[in-house]
Amino acid sequence: MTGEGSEKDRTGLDYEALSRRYAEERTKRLRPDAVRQYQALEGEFAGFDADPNASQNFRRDPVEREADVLVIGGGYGGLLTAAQLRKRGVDGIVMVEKGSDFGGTWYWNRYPGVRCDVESYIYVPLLEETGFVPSERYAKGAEIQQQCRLIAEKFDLYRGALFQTIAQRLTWSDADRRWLATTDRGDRISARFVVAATGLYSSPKLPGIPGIEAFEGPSFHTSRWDYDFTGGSADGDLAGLHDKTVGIIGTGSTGIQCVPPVARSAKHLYLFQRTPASVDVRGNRPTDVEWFRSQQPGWQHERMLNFTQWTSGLPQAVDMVADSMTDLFREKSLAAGVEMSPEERERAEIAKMERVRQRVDAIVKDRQTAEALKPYFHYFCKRPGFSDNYLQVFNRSNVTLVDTAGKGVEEVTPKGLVVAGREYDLDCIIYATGFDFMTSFTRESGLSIEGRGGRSLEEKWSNGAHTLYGMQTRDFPNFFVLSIVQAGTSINYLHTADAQSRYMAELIDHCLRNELATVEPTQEAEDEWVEQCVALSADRLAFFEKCTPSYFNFEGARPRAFELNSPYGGGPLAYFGALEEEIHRRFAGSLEFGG
Ligand code: N01
Repeated sequence: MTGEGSEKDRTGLDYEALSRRYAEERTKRLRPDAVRQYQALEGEFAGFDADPNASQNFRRDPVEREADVLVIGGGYGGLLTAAQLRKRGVDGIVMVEKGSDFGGTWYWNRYPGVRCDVESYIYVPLLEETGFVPSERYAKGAEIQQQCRLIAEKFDLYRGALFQTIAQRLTWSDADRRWLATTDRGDRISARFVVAATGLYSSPKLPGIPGIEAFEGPSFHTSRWDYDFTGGSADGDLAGLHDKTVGIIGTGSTGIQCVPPVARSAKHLYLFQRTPASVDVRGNRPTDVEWFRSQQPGWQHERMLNFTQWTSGLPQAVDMVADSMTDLFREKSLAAGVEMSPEERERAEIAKMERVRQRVDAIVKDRQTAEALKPYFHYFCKRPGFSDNYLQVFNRSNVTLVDTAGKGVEEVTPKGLVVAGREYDLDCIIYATGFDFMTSFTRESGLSIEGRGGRSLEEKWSNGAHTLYGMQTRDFPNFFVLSIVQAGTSINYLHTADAQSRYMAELIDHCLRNELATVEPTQEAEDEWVEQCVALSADRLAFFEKCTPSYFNFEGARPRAFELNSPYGGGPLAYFGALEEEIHRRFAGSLEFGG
């Protein structure tokens, strides 16, 4: 970083000193076990994966089904794809979902305080089609799940859906030109096309802290919230905690949402922090229904696009969303009137983070606690957080921040947690420790997939994904993945899912109408896309190499898979353009069709 004295004079920020501090904080957190520091909710930890929202006694006989399209996953990705297929007249859809209802991430994550962190008018999809009006600018999780159900009803997706069912194995038959899917309930589903929409945050992880299994009280992951123990609901009022001392581990987007309601209800809350989150202004407010209803057809897509343009650093005449997510780009871009240079972007990020630190000072009264809550990393090293009631909890007498100075919790004992040699006695431990993300599609999805000639997808992608547009891969005909790996993604993931679902539905419909039995990428098209992804990932990798560890950078490691399992570096707008172009060309060129 350059600039030294003169930059400091103009902005009041010492970029060099901050850069050094960022690097020091990063070094504190690097660990040789990187992503291996976490463990899945399986084996001896399988109990953590039990679904608190569904009957554990649910039984049914295995079924045999024939489908045009099998959609695995009933979250927004699967729902959008199925809805787009229905819009094109595809009838034979079977959906398989692990939960007992639709909703995906919004089905599982019912922790107190759960909300959308992107404006709901651009996040909640198909608002115009479903007539759904989010009651607030940043909608509550329960409301979002309700809209998932509405999409399913509107597009008749409950018909034939198999809930509390886990798709396990997919086998392609060249002779039949179909996939055979088997499930944990013994079902056999024969399908022409398979869409794996298994979610970005569907595989919760626990920290590999020694002794987790030894804790004697209740403990659970935030995506499996135990309301039987805490009482209350996602709206708070957790009466079961009134006489309890609670420990929460994790201060990511989930932690900062669930901490305030727990703080209001618990006798005492100890929050165990490894890295402080950046917590900016939220500014939630009720929806102005008159404004909402006055929007013209096509408004939601226009607003989504406007947000993605702004957050891609492309200034527009108007910033429609105009919230804490777009302001970083807004000031600088409007002043310059042109796209920001990488250096300007970095400086804007540093200035933004400084304001986030100043906000901590303005809100948190105890100086030592305030210092510990200040994040020292580049703004986009982690998912930015927003809250108007998180920092405030540290002024409460029943809340203690246990800052682990980047080291994390050392040990779980039968009675509580240990940090810096001190044991904290707890009645309950809550793990807000996130999800396995972009490390391995087959592991995260739990799917074992055999393509042409018995070729295993796990093996093909053992060093990272090889795809065309992140969605298809050669030798696995008629198979699609919804993910952000090798796909251009907006901060608003639903914009990406919207573009991908349209593409898949167009392509599948094209095959069905034209009696094309199979479709897969040509080897050349796949190789070219992978090459492009690797070439364009250089800047992203260089940025994340400087970042404090997180799931975004494989916890600071740099495996080969990092290059391949990254989002498409050309950005969301170029990516959406490429998909549109394919649809426009009727898929000629990059794909190979079999009659
Ligand atoms: O998970 P995370 P999350 N000792 O991985 C800490 C989306 N989301 O569930 O930062 C102590 O971000 C870990 O510490 P560190 C959103 O995209 C969306 O919060 O690694 N602490 C970190 O603080 C988000 O990014 C919404 O040092 C330990 C935390 O656990 C993604 O989901 C809402 C530890 C994990 O944070 C995941 O967010 C919520 C240890 N040993 C989430 N090990 C919306 O509103 C781990 N940690 C849409």
